[in-house]
Amino acid sequence: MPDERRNLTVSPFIIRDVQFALSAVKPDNFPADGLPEIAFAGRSNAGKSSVLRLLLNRRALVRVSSTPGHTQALNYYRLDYRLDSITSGSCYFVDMPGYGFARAPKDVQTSWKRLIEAYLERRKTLVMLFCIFDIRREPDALDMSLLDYLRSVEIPFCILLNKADKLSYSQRLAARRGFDAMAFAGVEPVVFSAQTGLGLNEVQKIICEQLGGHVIS
Ligand SMILES: Nc1nc2c(ncn2[C@@H]2O[C@H](COP(=O)(O)OP(=O)(O)OP(=O)(O)O)[C@@H](O)[C@H]2O)c(=O)[nH]1
Ligand SMILES: [Mg+2]
Repeated sequence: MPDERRNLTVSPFIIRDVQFALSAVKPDNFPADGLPEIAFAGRSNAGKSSVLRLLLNRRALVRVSSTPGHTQALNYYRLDYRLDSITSGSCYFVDMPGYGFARAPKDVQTSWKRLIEAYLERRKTLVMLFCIFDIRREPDALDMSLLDYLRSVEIPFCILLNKADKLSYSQRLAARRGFDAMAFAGVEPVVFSAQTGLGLNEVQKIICEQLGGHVIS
């Protein structure tokens, strides 16, 4: 079980510059420059935008909708990063619309679903997806269908159990065991908190590993 103070080594992932790039409401809006993309998906209110804010370390830049479930676009942030003294590159981090917001009208839910599916199915530049879960909620059929889908299309993904600051150490362990028991073969969830930074180093390392194979300078 990670601890807030574990692994507080120098981050291997240094962001030199980050800018909001664009909001995509349809596939035609996706960037055409071929840069690698890392996307953040999950249920509405799970903390996708908060995780992104922490990773980018730019609070003011990341848009957080005041009404949950109302982000209907994929928000693209363009980063210039450095992995080590000789490796640098650019990529996008993509904040995806949250799914499963029960109060959203049916036609809105359908258009989100279409946009998300179009993105996951056809986006060749997508190198990895972070699936953000609220650690206090058991995954339901909708969550499982996203994970099953990701496995079927063979997109590398990583599960973040966010909002761990809301649980005690023993509750975190139990929640983590619950996820493990759901047998996501070979997938180790990261216990995370966008509020305290728990798990941040681990996630930065994962990002470095993924980007290392897709460096475009
Ligand atoms: N305590 C705690 N609160 C968090 C954490 N992450 C997010 N939150 C809170 O949870 C709420 C939702 O966070 P967002 O980052 O907007 O969630 P989202 O998944 O982007 O939501 P949508 O864009 O509406 O789908 C906000 O009030 C955040 O402050 C966390 O790690 N700990
Ligand atoms: Mg959001």
